[in-house]
Amino acid sequence: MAATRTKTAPAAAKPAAKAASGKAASGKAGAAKTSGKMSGKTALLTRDQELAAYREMLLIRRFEEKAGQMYGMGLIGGFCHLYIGQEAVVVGMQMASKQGDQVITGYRDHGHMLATGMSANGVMAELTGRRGGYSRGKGGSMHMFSAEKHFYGGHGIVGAQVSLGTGLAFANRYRGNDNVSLTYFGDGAANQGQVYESFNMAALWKLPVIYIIENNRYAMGTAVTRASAQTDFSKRGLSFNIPGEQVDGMDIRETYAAGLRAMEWCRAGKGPYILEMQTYRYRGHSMSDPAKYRSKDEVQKMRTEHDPIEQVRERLLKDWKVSEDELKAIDASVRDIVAESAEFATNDPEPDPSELWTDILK
Ligand SMILES: Cc1ncc(C[n+]2csc(CCOP(=O)(O)OP(=O)(O)O)c2C)c(N)n1
Ligand SMILES: [Mg+2]
Repeated sequence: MAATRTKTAPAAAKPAAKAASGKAASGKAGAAKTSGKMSGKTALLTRDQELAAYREMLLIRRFEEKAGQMYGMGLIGGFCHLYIGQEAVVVGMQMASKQGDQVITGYRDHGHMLATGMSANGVMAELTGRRGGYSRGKGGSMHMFSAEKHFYGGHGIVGAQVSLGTGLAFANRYRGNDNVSLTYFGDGAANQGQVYESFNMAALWKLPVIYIIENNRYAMGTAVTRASAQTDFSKRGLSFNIPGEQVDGMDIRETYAAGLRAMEWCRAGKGPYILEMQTYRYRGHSMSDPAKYRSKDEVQKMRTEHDPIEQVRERLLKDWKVSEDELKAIDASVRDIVAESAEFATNDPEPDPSELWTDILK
């Protein structure tokens, strides 16, 4: 039997607690990485870690709200898939990662970019198709990269990033470094054939890759129960002996703790690991989706009872006695970053027409 773990299985607290100490941060979210303690499977975050997680998730939330507004105003064209509601997944994973670990994902990617430390100005300017954007205004929402921040896209073909992410892990193994490839994909993408070809190779060659399945319950308008024969995604690696866990993806403590466990496993040379992050997107699939396939009550219930940012906010106020003023100051600094990015993305010039002939295969 493969080492598939579920929520009720015994905790791997020890190695994870060990991994919690002394790892350098790769993104801004990891900036307050101090020694997190483990309680069962959940990480007890320090005050600084909670504050950093709050700030980072809020930055993603406010950035995306602004992007949504700018889309509505016609300033952003093409596709735009918002990540609102899912922030705890990528922020927790970044907190658990170290400098050099790679991140690759699909088209719902703005949060991943910000969490790896890419600049809000560069991401927003790419959304508006301006020169200062990460792909010089030629890629848009789904096609941004930063070798400096180890972010490998931004991919519009569902599931394509899974084989590419496995390739990143192969490169790590080949080079003998201790980096881990954090490969994100959705519940819908998890039914793609190339995912299982990748699982096979990753398990066979013991590649350091964490497959992070962001199960937000829908693939476009199709509920997971209508599309998937096996809805426990942590079990999807069973026949390859890839261990997997189901994680509360709305709780930063859970995503961080699971990230530590998975990274410990990969860095020990044991091969791939699967994390099914159970999460929820508040907005439609993309900006053009009125989301008629689910009830308003369903969305409202998630927002009021499970919001990842509100959970941290409450703990900061009640458990850590952080003042309302301190939180307001964080909110204000986040708003400033987002306002500046919108300003930049509105005024930066469009690329020169000669750019039509650059960055293409001839
Ligand atoms: C190969 C391929 N098939 C179909 C599509 C159209 N498509 C875009 S997103 C999507 C749903 C994917 O859902 P999921 O993997 O759950 O990710 P989510 O959008 O929920 O983050 C589909 C079918 C595509 N882009 N690529
Ligand atoms: Mg989905």
